[in-house]
Amino acid sequence: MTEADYRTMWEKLDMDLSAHDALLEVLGKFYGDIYMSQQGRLKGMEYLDFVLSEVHGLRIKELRDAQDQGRKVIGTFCVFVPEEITLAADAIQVGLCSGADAGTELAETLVPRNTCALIKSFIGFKMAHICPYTETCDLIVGETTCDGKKKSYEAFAEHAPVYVMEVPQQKRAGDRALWKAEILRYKEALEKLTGKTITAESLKAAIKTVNDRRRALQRLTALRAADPAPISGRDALLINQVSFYDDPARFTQSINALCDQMEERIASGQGVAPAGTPRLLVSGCPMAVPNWKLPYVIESAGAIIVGEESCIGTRNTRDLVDESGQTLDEMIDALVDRYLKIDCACFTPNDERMDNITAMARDLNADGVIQYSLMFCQPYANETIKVGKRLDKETIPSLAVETDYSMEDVEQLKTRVEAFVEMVK
Ligand code: BJ8
Repeated sequence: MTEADYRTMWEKLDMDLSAHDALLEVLGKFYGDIYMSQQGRLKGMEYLDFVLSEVHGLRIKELRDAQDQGRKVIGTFCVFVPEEITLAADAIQVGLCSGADAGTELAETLVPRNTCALIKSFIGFKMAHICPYTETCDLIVGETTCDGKKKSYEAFAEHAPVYVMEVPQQKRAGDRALWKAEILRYKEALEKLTGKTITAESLKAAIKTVNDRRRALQRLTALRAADPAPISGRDALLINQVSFYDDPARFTQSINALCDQMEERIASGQGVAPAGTPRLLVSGCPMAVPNWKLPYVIESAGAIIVGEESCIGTRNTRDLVDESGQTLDEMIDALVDRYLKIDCACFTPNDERMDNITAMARDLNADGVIQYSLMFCQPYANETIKVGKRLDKETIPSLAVETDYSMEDVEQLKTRVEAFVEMVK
């Protein structure tokens, strides 16, 4: 497709082309500075560069072609929406980015100013008509996780087709029953939307597809324990970000090929930074595309990020769905159990997250943890205190930073991160 064809496609999606042009220009520059300037990148990252360069082009065309063949596109903002159900209904699921400061003023006409940047971003993208994914979706599935998201979906629903899943806040037997009922309700809603019945066969295949992607990402995570680090944190984050909107089977294949290259690199003792470079784990709120600010600051300060304890990271990939179920009900139960293992800060209590962060820091040989929360995010800001205490007890150094998508605090972040990197050296 030519640029002109893409513009026709965007026009048909009712996008604001001049605002979209401005966004792509900023993104292109940002990507060049943060990604293309890196030394010693793996060959396999060319695939990710290509996907990113075509993020509003080729992938949208694929989604539109699928719609022409009768398939539906489902947008999500949270790893609680079970992609297995979506795929089993022959629909396509995409994560809606929410990582850029765009359309903020418009967003603030729908939600209060003191709302986190992620929420303002997804509303801003819609209000400013600059995201082809949002405009392509046949249905956008929200969830009752934090209060900010929960309430914002009410306002968002006035502008987009929204369906909300109720996510419990605790993990007792009654909560499990509620979550199972919600997964069944989602299944029915999708069957109605797509006109397709989910069968044991289609669900089994979908579970395998999503598990295979998780297995590839688990493999990538495990390889990052090596010193010297075989891949930068920026690239690993990008891979996790792309996992939300690329075709799952194609993505899995590409990431497994990249992991093969990582293994070769590890075997030959090579890496993207010298052995002994300070190794940091980043933990906290999800970093959606194109939120690359903090990773760039950390790696420019002479450290290497070796893991992301986040929903755009291991919180989304750590647990697999049990594949032994044969009946539809057994498979739904397996989904219920797997999704309830997610240690989002919206749960109370959420002590397993403390154990998971500690284990991850040890497994990946991290020298320290940078806790990241978005301004106005109550759940993660609260857990920052608890996580910090636990890391102190484990004698793992940590630094807590709170930020947003603006560039105003970059210098201040640099100063704090550089001091922390010096300290863990
Ligand atoms: S499972 S982390 S993807 S809810 S940053 S919008 S929490 S105020 S994103 Fe999340 Fe699902 Fe949990 Fe993961 Fe609210 Fe905080 Fe904003 Fe957040």
